[in-house]
Formats: sequence, C-alpha cells, structure tokens
Amino acid sequence: MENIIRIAVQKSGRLSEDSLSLIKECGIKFYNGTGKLKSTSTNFPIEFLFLRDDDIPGYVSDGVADLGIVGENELVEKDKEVQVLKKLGFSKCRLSLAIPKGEDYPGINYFDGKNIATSYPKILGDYLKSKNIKAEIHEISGSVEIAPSIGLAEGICDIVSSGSTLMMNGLKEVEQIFKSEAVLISNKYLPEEKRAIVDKLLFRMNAVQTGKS
Ligand code: PRT
Ligand code: ZN
Repeated sequence: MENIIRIAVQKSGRLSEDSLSLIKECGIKFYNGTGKLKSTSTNFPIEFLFLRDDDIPGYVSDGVADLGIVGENELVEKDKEVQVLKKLGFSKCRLSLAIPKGEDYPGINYFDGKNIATSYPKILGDYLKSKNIKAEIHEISGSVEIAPSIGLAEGICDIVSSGSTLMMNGLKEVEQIFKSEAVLISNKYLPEEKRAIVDKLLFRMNAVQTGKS
C-alpha cells in the first residue's frame, strides 16, 4: 500500500501528548481510544501505530513504519539507520552523570574504575571512550536513580529534566553528556508516492511551528 503512510508514535508516556497534539494541529483527524494500537486518519492518508518508544527506531528502520516520533536519546542509543526529518522542540531533556551529593567531584576522572548504572549503555560507553575513562557500565532498565543507595553502582547516567528526581535520591548532576528533544524520523528508502505525502505533512508541521514562534 503506497498511497498511505504509517507513523509510529509513543502509546503512553512523556512523548505521547505532544506528538498527538502536533498531529492534530496539522488538521489531521483520527480516533485514539484507549487500548487501540492502530488507527487511520479520516481526512489524511496516514495510519498511526501506538508503540513503546524503545521500538520506534527499529520499526522505522525496518520499514514497518514510514515515520516515527521519538526522543533523540532513544534514537542514538538504538543506533538504527533512519533519517531525521525535523527537530520537534518538545520532550527536551538531557542525559547526565550523577553521583551521591556528599562526594567530592574533581572531574571526569572520578569515574575511572567506577561502576555506573544506566539504561543508555551505548551513549555512555561512547562518551567514556571519548574521554578515555575506563568504567564498568551496569545496564538496568529503570529506577536507575536508586542504584547508588542500594550499593549497585557508584554513579548513574540517566535522563534529567527538572533535576528533582536526582535531588530526591540524594544525587547531584556532575556532567551533562547528551541533549535531547523529540524528533520526526523517516525510513531512508521511501518510495516517491510516500515521499509526497510526507512532504505534505512536513509542510503543515512547519506552518504550525512558524505560527507558534
Ligand atoms: O513505555 P515507554 O517505553 O514508551 O516509555 P518510557 O518509560 O521509556 O519513556 P518516557 O515516556 O518516560 O519518556 C519518553 C521520552 O521522553 C524519553 O526517551 C526522553 O526523550 C523524554 N523525556 C523528557 C524524559 C524526561 N523528560 C524525563 N524527565 N524521559 C524520562 N524522564 C525521567 C527520567 O528517566 C528520570 O527518572 O524523569 C526523571 C527525571 O525527571 P526530573 O524532572 O525529576 O529531572
Ligand atoms: Zn521506553
């Protein structure tokens, strides 16, 4: 089916609301009832897949979805071949290194020989390598901030937005290693018919953004 495009958006989480509002502001109508994993617009040739954000880069690089909206942190971590069409300006955050707040921090060498818990082993590994630091990366999938207090690791590398989660867990941010926001991504090999629909969508998204600035 080449006269309709498919976009993967987060089912529920920090990206969902802004992703769907942006699409609605583009004048695209669709139904997204709770629990529905797929929906087709009634006035634009687009179908929605509601997924976990972790799966979005892979679905877009495989061509299961033509487009996706995902955080740059997830995109870079998953290391899939896709094209970034547009930065979307929402879900802004950073990936930072943090340590217990009572510790002295002399600089990045602090982490030499230490254990760091994270859900972003690739981004962290690349960063440590670029700084010539040899640390042990301990991959965990969630609640990273409690790792130091339970003796699992000496430091953490996790997403920070306001900083209050770090504070509540007795940690302080010592290095910002990656800045992220939501981006619109596309499969690299779209046929021309789909490309034309994507261009139409991009034109509307640009108009929405210009209207806001
Ligand atoms: O279920 P699914 O896998 O789809 O969702 P998820 O739980 O993996 O992701 P979700 O919905 O939490 O976040 C989706 C994306 O939003 C992330 O990949 C980031 O690109 C972006 N984002 C923006 C954030 C935050 N802000 C954020 N604050 N993602 C996570 N957080 C968490 C962070 O992990 C930490 O626990 O919030 C806490 C820190 O927030 P502050 O404000 O206390 O600093
Ligand atoms: Zn996720």
